[in-house]
Amino acid sequence: MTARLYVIPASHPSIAVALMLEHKGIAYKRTDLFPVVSKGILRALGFPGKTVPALKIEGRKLQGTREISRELDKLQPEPALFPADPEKRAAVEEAERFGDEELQHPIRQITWWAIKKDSSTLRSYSEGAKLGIPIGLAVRTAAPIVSLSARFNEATDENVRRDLAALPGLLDKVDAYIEAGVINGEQLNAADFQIAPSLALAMTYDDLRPSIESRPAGELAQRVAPNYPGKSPPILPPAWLQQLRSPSVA
Ligand SMILES: N[C@@H](CCC(=O)N[C@@H](CS)C(=O)NCC(=O)O)C(=O)O
Repeated sequence: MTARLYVIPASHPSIAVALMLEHKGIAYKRTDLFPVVSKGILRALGFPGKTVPALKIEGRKLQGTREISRELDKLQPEPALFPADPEKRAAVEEAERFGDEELQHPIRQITWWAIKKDSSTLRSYSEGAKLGIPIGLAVRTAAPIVSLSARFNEATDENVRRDLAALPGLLDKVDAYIEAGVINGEQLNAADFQIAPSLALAMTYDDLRPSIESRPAGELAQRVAPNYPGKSPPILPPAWLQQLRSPSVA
């Protein structure tokens, strides 16, 4: 099977698909794209949408983590990303949907907000990426791309403050899926690969890691995505982190 995965470095849904391919033992080549510029390149390559992850596999062009997880199971059924039992499958699909629709975007907004404040961290998030130009140059010239990405993703103070206030509830939900045995079981499934990279990306923030790493959600992230690239020193305003650090304070 031949596969090429188009990613943006450190993009959590991109890492979700890389992990799914590795789990299935499907060899693939990776193409790293710059954010924003990626949209035009994907269109020029004939993909229908504008986002990564985008996967060319067996002559097909797939996009979106949830479409890709299903197609990978069709192309190579074992090891399965979804359980055969219909009830268990429905639970995994719901957890995967939660990861995609509810968990992914707040983490994306926090990331762009923080990179806009301090783009020097881009070097660590781009570790191992082949962007076609030296990484130092990429980081020095990234300001317009970072600004546009923060704008497109609505990474405003107001939204990020709200995302951080909502994070304890999202982490509780992940812990509940683990407790119920939907994720972090013996066999990893599509929801594990969807959810863990978002948590692992959040844990690259010194501001967030202490509130995540000792929970079941943190253990899942470390199990599934242990080598997540990137590191960001404290940058978020402490007042915005109050609820995360002392969840009992309303
Ligand atoms: N929910 C989609 C999200 C895809 C997505 O929004 N990807 C972002 C990167 S994390 C992207 O391609 N953004 C375009 C850009 O940054 O220019 C999925 O799971 O595939």
